[in-house]
Amino acid sequence: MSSRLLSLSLSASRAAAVARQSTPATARTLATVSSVQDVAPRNHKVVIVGAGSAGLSISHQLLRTGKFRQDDIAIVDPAQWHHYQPGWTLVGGGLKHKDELKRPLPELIDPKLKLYNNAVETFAPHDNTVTLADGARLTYDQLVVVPGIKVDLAAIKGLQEAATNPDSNVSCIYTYETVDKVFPTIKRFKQGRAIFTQPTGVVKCAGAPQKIMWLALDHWKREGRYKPSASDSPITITFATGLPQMFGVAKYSKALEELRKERGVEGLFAHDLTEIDGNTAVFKSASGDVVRRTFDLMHVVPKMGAHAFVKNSPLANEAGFVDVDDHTLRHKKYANVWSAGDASSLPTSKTAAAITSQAPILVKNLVAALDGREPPAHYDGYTSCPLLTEYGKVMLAEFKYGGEPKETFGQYGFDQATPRRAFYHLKKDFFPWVYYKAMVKGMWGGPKGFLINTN
Ligand code: UQ1
Repeated sequence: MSSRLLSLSLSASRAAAVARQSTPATARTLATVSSVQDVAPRNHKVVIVGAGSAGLSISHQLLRTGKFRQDDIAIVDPAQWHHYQPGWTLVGGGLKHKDELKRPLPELIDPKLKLYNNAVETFAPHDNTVTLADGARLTYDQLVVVPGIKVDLAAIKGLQEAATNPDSNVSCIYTYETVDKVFPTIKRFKQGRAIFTQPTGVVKCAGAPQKIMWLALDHWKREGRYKPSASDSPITITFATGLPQMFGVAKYSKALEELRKERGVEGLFAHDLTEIDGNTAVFKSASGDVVRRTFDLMHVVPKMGAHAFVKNSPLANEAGFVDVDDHTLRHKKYANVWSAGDASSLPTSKTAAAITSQAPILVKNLVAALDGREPPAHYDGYTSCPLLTEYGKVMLAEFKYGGEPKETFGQYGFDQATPRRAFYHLKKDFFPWVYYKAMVKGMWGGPKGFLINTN
């Protein structure tokens, strides 16, 4: 019986196993008839949706276990470029150029992995099938869903137009298209009211909205344009955040609140930007009031949320995130589905640092599942936010579930709520280097250092 017929009569995952034994890898992936819908599904042991920090780390860590052959693992992503997004704050501060942080995606993918440079259309987890935008169907034994989240400039009225208009003083570090407008906007600003926003809801790297503010403040201070007392300062600064405090973790929030007061920054807490109307920012307060503030410069952090193809799939929870167990990273309903990173329901801060901890755990648990074993590894929620507080200093916030600090350098007697120059060099020089040198190749475990063997 051919593998094609088998796939009609057996479950897709069993068919996948048979196809691997009976068909050479190259033949499985070279279907070239005109109507892709008619073509038998292409089978892979593992299909990974997303080639961001999580997808690249996980796929290469899996490969490095030595348990997979050519094309056993497929990776699906429509992007032409991969970006080191943690570096975009540095671009906003004039410390790096956005083009030095990107690489052509196909160059980052080991030739032993099969890359589908295409978008996902639908997930059918009951049939172990993923359908791509061109109609191709992929079947899998194990599925890893790590496509990240969408940065939605359109969700705040007027933001798209303002952030892309070179004459406007509204800018945004969160997209490749807008990030290089941020520093010139800060540099040419000589006086007036500056507002830095952070929305309610989920954002990537919850510290970034204030990192860019602290760098701008420092720049203006060095230019003699900013003084902590508003009465004689040409520039005034407001931090308008949807949160009720400076940061989600009490220890670092306290330290940042002290900095805010010491530096004369106004805190507009529990205020969510809903609209930019010319030079007026419109906020909705937690109590439901509409608050209007005029501004002369504004840095806006957009709303973010799940991609539609995840949100509208059987894999999503009510909020649209892939519904996985907080500790094993395994889907709550479909035992052969896994998720990590921004797209996942994991209740921790969405950062590349979190991936350094999540990826080895997911890989261990997925490999165990392939062997019919229970997940041996448990994630504690580790994430980190290297918070630039001025040029030359970083507060290295590191924490786990429950907002509990988990500081890598605590063992050497450092209190990481104190901003330090050494942490600044980790953020500016070491992390971008180790990311492309080792992390995307599956060889970096964050606080655990280099990964010699992921088993
Ligand atoms: C990290 O490994 C990493 O990846 C390269 C980051 O960049 C995105 C980080 O911000 C952090 C904090 C880590 C964690 C590593 C150490 C050594 C604390």
